[in-house]
Amino acid sequence: MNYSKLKPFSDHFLWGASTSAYQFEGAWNEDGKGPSVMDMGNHAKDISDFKVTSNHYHNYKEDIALLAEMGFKTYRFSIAWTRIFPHGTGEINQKGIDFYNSLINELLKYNIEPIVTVYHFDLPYALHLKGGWSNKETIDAFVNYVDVLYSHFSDRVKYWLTINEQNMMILHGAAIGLVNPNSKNQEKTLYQQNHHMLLAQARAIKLFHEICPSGKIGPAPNITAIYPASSKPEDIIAAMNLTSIRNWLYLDMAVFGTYNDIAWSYLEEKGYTPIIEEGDMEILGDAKAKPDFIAFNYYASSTVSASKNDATDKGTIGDQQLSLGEIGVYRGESNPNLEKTPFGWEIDPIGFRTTLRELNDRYHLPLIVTENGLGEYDKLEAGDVVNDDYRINYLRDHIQQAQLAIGDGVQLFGYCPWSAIDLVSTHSGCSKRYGFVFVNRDEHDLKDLKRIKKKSFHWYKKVIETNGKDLSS
Ligand code: BGP
Repeated sequence: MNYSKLKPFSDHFLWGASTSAYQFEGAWNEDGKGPSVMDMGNHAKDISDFKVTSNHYHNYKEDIALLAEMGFKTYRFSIAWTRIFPHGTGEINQKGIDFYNSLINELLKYNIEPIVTVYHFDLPYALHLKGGWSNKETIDAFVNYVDVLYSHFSDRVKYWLTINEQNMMILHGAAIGLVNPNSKNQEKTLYQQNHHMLLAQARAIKLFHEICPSGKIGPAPNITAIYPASSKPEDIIAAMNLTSIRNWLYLDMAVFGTYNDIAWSYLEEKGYTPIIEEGDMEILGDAKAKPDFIAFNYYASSTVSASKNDATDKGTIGDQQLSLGEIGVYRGESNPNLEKTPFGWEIDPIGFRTTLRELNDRYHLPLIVTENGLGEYDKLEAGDVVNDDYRINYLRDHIQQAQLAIGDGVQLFGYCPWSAIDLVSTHSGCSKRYGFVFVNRDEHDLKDLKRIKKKSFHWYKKVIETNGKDLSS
C-alpha cells in the first residue's frame, strides 16, 4: 500500500544499536570470568582473535561516549553469564556485577536506555560439559542466573531480552556449539534442547513479571519473511513449512504457550519430537510467562521452492555455509530480484516491512528491531576516513520500510541495528564489519584498537536528531 502521508516515528522511539558480550568485550578470562562455549569453540582459534575482540571491557567509557555523541536513546548489549557465574552456577563473581553496574550507570549518565540480553550464544562451558541444554539442570541454572541479574540491575534496566536467536541456535546447532558436529541424531538432540530453552525462557519471564512488574521483557529470535519461489501452490506450501519451522515454532510457544501445529507435525514426521514431562506445558502456557513485546533480528529474507525429495534439496547459502533446504520439506533458492552483500546475504528492505507486518498480524504485540545491518569489508582510508555509503544505503532503505510498517499499524518502538561499534563476527572474524565506528585491528594483529568514526556515524547521528525525518547522506 502506498500512503499519501507517512506516519512519523513516535516521540519516544528508541534509536540505538546492538552488540554482544563475546563479540565485543574481550577480557575473556579477566576479573574472574569463566570460559563460555564461544570462548572454547573452534572459531575462536583459527579465524580471528576472540580474546580481546574490541576490548570494550576496558574501553566502555570511551565507547559509550561515542554512542552518546550519536545521540543514542538506547543501547542493546548482552551480559556474559560467565562474568556473573564463572561456572554457570555457584558463587557470584562480584567483579562481573561491578562491571555491568558501571556500564549501566555510564549509559544512564547520558540518558541512554539500556536493553539487556541475558544470553547471547555464550553458554558457560562448565554447563556445556555437563550436557548443556540437553541437561534439564541448565534450566535451573538459567533461572538462578536471571534472578541474580534482575535483583542487581532491574532498578535501572527496564527492558530485558531473554535469549538471542534461539531459532538460529537450534537450526545451526553445530555451528554455534550446541552439539558436536560429528554427533549422531543432532536434530533430535537439538529439539530437546530447544524444549528446555523454551521452558527456561518461560520461567525467566514469569519470574520477571513477579519481581519487576514495571519492567518489560521479550524474546529475541531472528525472524524473516519466507517467499515462495513462484506462484506454484506447492512452493507456497514449502514457504509455509519453513515459516513454521523457522519462525512460528519459537514465537507461538513464547506468546501462545503452544507448539505450532505445522512445526510439531514436522518434528513428528522426522522423529525429532522432544520429551515433554508432566508440568512442562503448564509452565509454557502460564499467562505470566507471556512476553510484553517481541524483539527480533532481521538481515535478509529467504526464498524456497517445493522439495524434490532428493539430496539436492539440501544446499548452502551465504558466507556461513548454512544449509537451507530439507528433504521432503522445502529447498532453498536464491531470489533473482535481490542484490547480495559481498558475503552472499540477500538485501531485502521490503522483506523487512513484510516481516514487521507478519509479526504484527500474528501476535499484536509491540515490536523492537534488535539487529539489522550490513557486513562489509570496510576500508580505512588516508586521514582516518571510512566511506561506508553502502551501509548508509542499506540502513536508510530499511528505516524507510520500518516507517511504512508503522503506517501499516505495526507498533514498532525501537530500532537497534547491528552493530554499534565494530566487533568480531562469529564466523567471518573482524574483516566483516557492521559498526558505525571502526575499530583499528586485523584478525590477529590487534594494532592500537583505536576508535574511528565512519561516514555512517555522522549520518546516523542526524537520523536520530531528526527522529528519522532526515535520512539523506
Ligand atoms: C546474528 C547474531 C549476532 C551477529 C549477527 C551477524 O545472528 O545474533 O551475534 O553475529 O548475526 O552475523 P555474522 O557476524 O555472522 O555476520
